[in-house]
Amino acid sequence: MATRHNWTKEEILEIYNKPLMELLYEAATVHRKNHDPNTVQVSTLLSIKTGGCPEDCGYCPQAARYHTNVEGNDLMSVNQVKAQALRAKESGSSRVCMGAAWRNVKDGEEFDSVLEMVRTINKLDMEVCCTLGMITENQAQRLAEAGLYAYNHNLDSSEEYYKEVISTRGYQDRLDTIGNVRKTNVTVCSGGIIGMGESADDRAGMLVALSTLSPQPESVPINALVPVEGTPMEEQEPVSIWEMVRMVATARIVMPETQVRLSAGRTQMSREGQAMCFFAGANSIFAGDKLLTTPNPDVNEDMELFRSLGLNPQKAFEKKEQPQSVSAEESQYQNLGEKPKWSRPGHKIERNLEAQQKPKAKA
Ligand code: SAM
Ligand code: DTB
Ligand code: SF4
Repeated sequence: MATRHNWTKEEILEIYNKPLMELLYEAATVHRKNHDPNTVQVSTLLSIKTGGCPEDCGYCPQAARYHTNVEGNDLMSVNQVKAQALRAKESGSSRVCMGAAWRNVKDGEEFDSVLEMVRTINKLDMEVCCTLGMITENQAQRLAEAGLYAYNHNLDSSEEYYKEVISTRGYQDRLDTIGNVRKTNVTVCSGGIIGMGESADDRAGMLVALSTLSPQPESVPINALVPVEGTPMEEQEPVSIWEMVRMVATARIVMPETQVRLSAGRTQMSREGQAMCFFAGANSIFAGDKLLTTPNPDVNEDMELFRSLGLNPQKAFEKKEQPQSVSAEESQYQNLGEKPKWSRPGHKIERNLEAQQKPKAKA
């Protein structure tokens, strides 16, 4: 069946709420029609600039305004990044995803350095992904020219629930950045988080927003909230594995060609729960003992799980050819020194104030 770009919230909710065995069967059927069910893509996250972020994303331990244990760091050096990428390659990853705790990219030395990191990892014959916040079309072009394979920018939730989670930027800003990436050859990675207190309606709303993009994102990360002490969401109940399986299966059905990534929250899942997510159509994971700032399963445990399930890591550039990388000297794009006006909607958020005001237990 051809990929549809006109899914409605009602249709998606109907899929999400099907009896689980029906849902699993349907999702697994779509999965094997479009992908090798025994291949899973493995990505390693690298936090190249940690903490001190000016945004107020209610889930995020890196927002400067929350009192978490995350220490802010300066941007890593190109050599440090190269060493980490080589380690990731040796441990079986085909992709490195570099994350920066930025609201948006600013033209200048730091961005030039990130472009050099992209060139360096591309030369290691690995897929390079970046998640740096909002970017302009020119910045997306410069990343593409350096050899970027994917850009991650999550919608995180439905447009309605987004206003409960973040007040320092709007949903349209996110869509605009995705649009800027789409004007280049770089693939789009965009997904969201479940377990932030949103309803099934919101989850379906997020899947409508993602699946009606044309083309649909090449990869969609589904994160289970990692509730971090000091954030407004520290007391959220963990999502049940059934909700995770339903979300993965529904994403698989409405975005058949997309790589669905079982992302944050795997430390709370059993091996059997993760296996069910792979059966439901997840075909990508983040590997490495750390996500950006929070723990992730040990690489050896993951490889053991792959062996038990007969899964093979996907090779680099299996889905799309390796992008060419142009050196800084030969670049045809200028540093425009742009100062784009991303919005600051500043809507009022009724957060988990009780949890924030409660005195913290001493460690
Ligand atoms: N600053 C950039 C941005 O917001 O686009 C890039 C980094 S940001 C940490 C990338 C994504 O990580 C967020 O969009 C969110 O989906 C995810 N994330 C952050 N904190 C999380 C948490 N506690 N649990 C699950 N996912 C989280
Ligand atoms: C995504 O969707 N999940 C990753 C990646 N894209 C950048 C980040 C998860 C972060 C979890 C919280 C942390 O470790 O700080
Ligand atoms: Fe900053 Fe990104 Fe965290 Fe939001 S999710 S606070 S933008 S690092």
